[in-house]
Amino acid sequence: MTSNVPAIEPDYLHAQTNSKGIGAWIFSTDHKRIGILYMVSMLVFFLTAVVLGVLMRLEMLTPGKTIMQPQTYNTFFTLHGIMMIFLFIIPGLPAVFGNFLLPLMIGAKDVFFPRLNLLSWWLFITGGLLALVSLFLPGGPADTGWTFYVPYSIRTTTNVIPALFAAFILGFSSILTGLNFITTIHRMRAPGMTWFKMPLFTWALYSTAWIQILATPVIGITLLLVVVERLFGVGIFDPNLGGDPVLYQHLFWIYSHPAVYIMILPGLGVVSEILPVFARRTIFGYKVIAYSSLAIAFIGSLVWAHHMFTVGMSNTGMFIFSLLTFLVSIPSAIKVFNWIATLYKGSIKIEVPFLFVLSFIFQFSIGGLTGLMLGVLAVNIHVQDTYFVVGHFHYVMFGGTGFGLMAAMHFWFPKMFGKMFKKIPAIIGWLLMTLGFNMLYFPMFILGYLGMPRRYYDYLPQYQSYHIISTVGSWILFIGILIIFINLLISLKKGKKASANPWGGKTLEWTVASPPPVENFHEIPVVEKGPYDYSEYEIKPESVK
Ligand code: HEM
Ligand SMILES: [Cu+2]
Repeated sequence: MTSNVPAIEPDYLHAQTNSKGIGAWIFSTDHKRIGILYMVSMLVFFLTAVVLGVLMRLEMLTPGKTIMQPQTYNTFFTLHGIMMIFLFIIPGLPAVFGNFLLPLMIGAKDVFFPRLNLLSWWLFITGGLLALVSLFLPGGPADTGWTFYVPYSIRTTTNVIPALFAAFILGFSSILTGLNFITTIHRMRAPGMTWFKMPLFTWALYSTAWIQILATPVIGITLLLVVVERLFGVGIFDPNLGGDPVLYQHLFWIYSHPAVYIMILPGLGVVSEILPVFARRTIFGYKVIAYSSLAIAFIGSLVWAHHMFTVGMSNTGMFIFSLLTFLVSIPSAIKVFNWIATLYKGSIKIEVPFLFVLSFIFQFSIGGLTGLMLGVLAVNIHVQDTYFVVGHFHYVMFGGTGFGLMAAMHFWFPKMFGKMFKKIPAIIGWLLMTLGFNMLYFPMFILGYLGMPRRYYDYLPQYQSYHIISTVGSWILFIGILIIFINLLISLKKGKKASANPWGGKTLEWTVASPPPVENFHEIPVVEKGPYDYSEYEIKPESVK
């Protein structure tokens, strides 16, 4: 046939494959299907961990026993932490949206190593399942907290070893994803897409990927050493055998602080992607935002010991780690300034992704500022291991990345599934989530300041009023989350058909059909302009009289 019109290609959701049914998904090497696989599995883990969180909050409604035994509470916060960190927030944005979008955004047909990509998902699922299996083995679920601090993690009789192995496997999955993304970005950008014509989300993925491959091996080895210590008692960490528990903390945080940036950088990238679209303005300070991602990744790798100010460190050590902690706030603050500058004089369109981005900026700012407070040595000594810290990290991780994920889900939902979602329920969900979130976590700053320690099952009656506000907040938040998910699920079936570019975005993924065809691009695009060219919306000076 000699027609100029390309035959209608099947989209990736409906494509014919060798395997049938679920096999067509779990053996697929299409980066889009793998992204969706991650999305489904990650959301299951997320919802499970949310339920654990809500149950913990219910327990904290009254002093003493409310609904569960102390040992149950210990296993709940351990599980909640492990699932939220290793199964939700670390893989969340890069593995789901990075996989789905990276090739589309840089004009490529897939990632550089499609089969390795599938292997990453398999490792992710294996790690996740192992963590679940460990709950039911004799010995009972681990109760060490997600940090596996020694010497307790060496002494406790619960199933620490399977949990450690699970985290180890998940680490491998994360390393492979990072490796794949770096190679893809270096080798597969469309003609004309120079580094500074790349969308900012891909810049964020790039910086994140470097942390993934450089920092994750450290945690892998460290966790294996704990296993070795438990099995053979060689005396690396165990003080009884001449080992050093503080060494464990150093090794743990050398990974886990940078991991915080694995969690937040892609979220910052999502905000930089969504803001210009709804403000109809070129993002302010594109290059500075791109460089600040790299700067955060770099300086962020040097601040780990700010988690250890109370273990007994030299004054010089404390001073240096405090100073570096302040330094890392500079590139983060630069991003926030640039976002605000982008909003200024923009022609703003209020849509659901934009609302989530506003909550993100507000909550992330509170998380960042309380992080600075924690970097102040004197303040840190007062609030270390109190609810203040719990408030701080939930504001960053959930208030930032979690809300960024919600923004991303709504922003790219039409692209991923070819359907629009209903706006009113989504706005109600957003409102409840934002209200509930702040009601749940803000009182924790006060509680911590007043001296309420974290990871405690019981507390003095004078703390109760704050706990009540916080627990009621968790119910409002929970209802908000349910409304959001139910709305999206219903929209999968009943939503109106989405056009290729419902929001008016300028990046390449909006140039292909929704949902995208299997091969992404019929012809590899040639890139001439930067990704956020909204000049047609800007008021030209001569037209202003
Ligand atoms: C409805 C949502 C959530 C609720 C109700 C909730 C509640 C809680 C509670 C009550 C604790 C125990 C605090 C303590 O005793 O020290 C906790 C700890 C924790 N949460 Fe959440 N949380 C939620 C969402 C999240 C999210 C989205 C993340 C990560 C992205 C997260 C990460 C953590 C971590 C890492 C811990 C520390 C666990 C530990 O101390 O070992 N949480 N959360
Ligand atoms: Cu840190």
